[in-house]
Amino acid sequence: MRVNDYRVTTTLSLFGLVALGLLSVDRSAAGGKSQAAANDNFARADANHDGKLSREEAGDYLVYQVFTACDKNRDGKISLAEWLRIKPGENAAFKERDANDDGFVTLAEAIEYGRRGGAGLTLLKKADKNRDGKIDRAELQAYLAGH
Ligand SMILES: [Ca+2]
Ligand SMILES: [Ca+2]
Ligand SMILES: [Ca+2]
Repeated sequence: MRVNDYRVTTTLSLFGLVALGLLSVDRSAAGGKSQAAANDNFARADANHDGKLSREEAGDYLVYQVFTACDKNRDGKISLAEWLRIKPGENAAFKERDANDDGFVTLAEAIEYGRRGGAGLTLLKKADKNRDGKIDRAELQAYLAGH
């Protein structure tokens, strides 16, 4: 767990807010792929809370998106079965992410894997319409709407 104690703390505090009913996005989003879910992961990825995603934060956002989609039982880790339901046949990709080879991909493992890849930069290039080097919510939603 050397990856990101700060981020884990942030995530936990968000869950706390959900529990308190201050944020209801997660529950309401569970049904369809809604903007609420996208916004939730945007907030989770926006580590410095400036309302925009930097390249690194954009990468984390993608990890959260995958994680949210895969972790059906919400236990904070992805089993191979959960992974294959979303990514059929991609056993090798699962093993690449499962750094300690225990058969589960934790959020920390997923984020660490994501940071080694260039997905954040790719998303930034595609979504950053005003070329300020960051993705704001409007840019993200415009990008998602086009896909
Ligand atoms: Ca940010
Ligand atoms: Ca693991
Ligand atoms: Ca921008």
